[in-house]
Amino acid sequence: MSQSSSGSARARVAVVFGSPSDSQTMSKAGATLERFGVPYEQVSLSAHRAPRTLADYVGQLRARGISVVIAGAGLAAALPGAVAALTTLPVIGVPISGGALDGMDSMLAIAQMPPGVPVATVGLNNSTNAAILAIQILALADPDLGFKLAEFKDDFERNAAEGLAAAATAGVGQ
Ligand code: C2R
Repeated sequence: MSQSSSGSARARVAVVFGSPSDSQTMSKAGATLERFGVPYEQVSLSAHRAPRTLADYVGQLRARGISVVIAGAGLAAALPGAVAALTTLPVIGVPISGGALDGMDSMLAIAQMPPGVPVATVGLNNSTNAAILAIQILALADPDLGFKLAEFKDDFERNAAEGLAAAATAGVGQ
């Protein structure tokens, strides 16, 4: 298990992934959490390869102040479901591409959880969306984060309006 955390504040989100080879894909989650000022910790830990260590780690998350878990894995992706089985915290799964089936395996493994053990699954490699969803969950009890999210969404509208205005000025499509 290799573990790191952002800043000195107590982590609110745990970003877990099955292998160090997933770290580049999962780094977008960390970058997004940092952009919103959400402290997080990052751990490479496999349910298949180290099940007892995973159970110990997940069992302590709530008491340590973690509110949401983001779990990314490729191939036969047991990790997000295993985390969901071990905690009542919300778990967001990130399927990761690669291998002979190039991510179809991990998408199905993460999305097709049995009733009673949900994993909220985002798109292939989309750890950015996993972080935004985590922030939206935290924002339910954090007005400051809610305000930042509203600004984030407003940026989409502003950029679209600016794009339209620029296209009109340049006469694109006329
Ligand atoms: P290696 O590069 O370490 O061989 O891992 C990882 O998420 C990674 O995408 C290859 C792929 O195996 C995945 N893996 C899982 C689990 N542990 C590792 N899906 C698990 O416990 O679910």
